[in-house]
Amino acid sequence: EAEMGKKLYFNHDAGVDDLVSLFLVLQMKDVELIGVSVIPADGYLEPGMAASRKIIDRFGAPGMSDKVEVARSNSRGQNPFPAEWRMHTFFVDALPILNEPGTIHTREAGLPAHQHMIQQLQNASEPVTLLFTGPLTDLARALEEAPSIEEKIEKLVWMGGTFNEKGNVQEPEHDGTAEWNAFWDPEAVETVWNSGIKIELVALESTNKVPLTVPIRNRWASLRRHAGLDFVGQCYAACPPLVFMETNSTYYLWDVLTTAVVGDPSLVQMKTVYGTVIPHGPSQGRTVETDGGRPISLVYDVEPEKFFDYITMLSQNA
Ligand code: AGV
Ligand code: CA
Repeated sequence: EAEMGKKLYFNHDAGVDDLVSLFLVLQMKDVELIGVSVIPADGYLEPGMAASRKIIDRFGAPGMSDKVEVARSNSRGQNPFPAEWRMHTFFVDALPILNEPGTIHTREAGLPAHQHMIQQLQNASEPVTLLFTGPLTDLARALEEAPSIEEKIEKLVWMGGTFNEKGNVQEPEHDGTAEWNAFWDPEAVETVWNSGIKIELVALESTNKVPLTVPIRNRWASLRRHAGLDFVGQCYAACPPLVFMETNSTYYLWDVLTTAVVGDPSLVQMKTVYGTVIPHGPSQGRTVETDGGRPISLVYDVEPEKFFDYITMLSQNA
């Protein structure tokens, strides 16, 4: 068998940037995708499953849709995402570029997400990188059911949390210090952070530096003759850009930056911090730096230009 590069399992929550991330992972030459799963947090499950399978069909390398399965999560969180954001999944799933064939080839897994991930890890011949761009619920459940999978995990690359004062949750009964993926299931963060897994964290420190802007959109528009960039541009057409000031709806390239870190870690700066999570109460989901915390490789900085060039290059080659 040919050299396939590093093995990757991807669990996402069906937001616009989650689905764009799946598209990008499929373009990475040195990454071998061994499984995908969808958790209905910042998106809906049915269109999230369908869109994921169609993206693999349309943008995966030849043979990919025979190999990789998409698993359905049966996990539920503590704090639901706004339905308005979750509706984006239906928009992506309905894009004509994904619906041209009228049929779906990529298979759905028989097992629920967390068990599918356990199976894929146990069957892997070498340690696997986990990419999570939504809440950590499926990983927490997998670790509870099969603690020995820890040995098969190279590292977890997670979009979630922040050590800044300000998070991105604006909800009644919360103080605004948490990031959404941590807030959806704070106890899952606690379980995963209590494990020995190596964690690379793409938190708001870096994602705040890559907002969706009108110039970025225009760059994608100018390159829409490439199917991949047309797809990315169409996806982000659903999302409000940053123009004058941030609002609760402003979009950043949260998950896409996280995915880019898997493909090219040289795009970002990392440092070790020691962190813990607040599981309950008005700050639930808040991640804090503390001496007694667990070590985390925190992505604290990114050069936006290099990052946007990288994702444009990947998309152009699709
Ligand atoms: O907190 C960022 C996470 C990412 O995984 N998600 C969106 C990304 O997929 C939640 C989120 C925070 N603010 C949002 C979000 C917004 N304005 N619209 C949609 N989702
Ligand atoms: Ca997400």
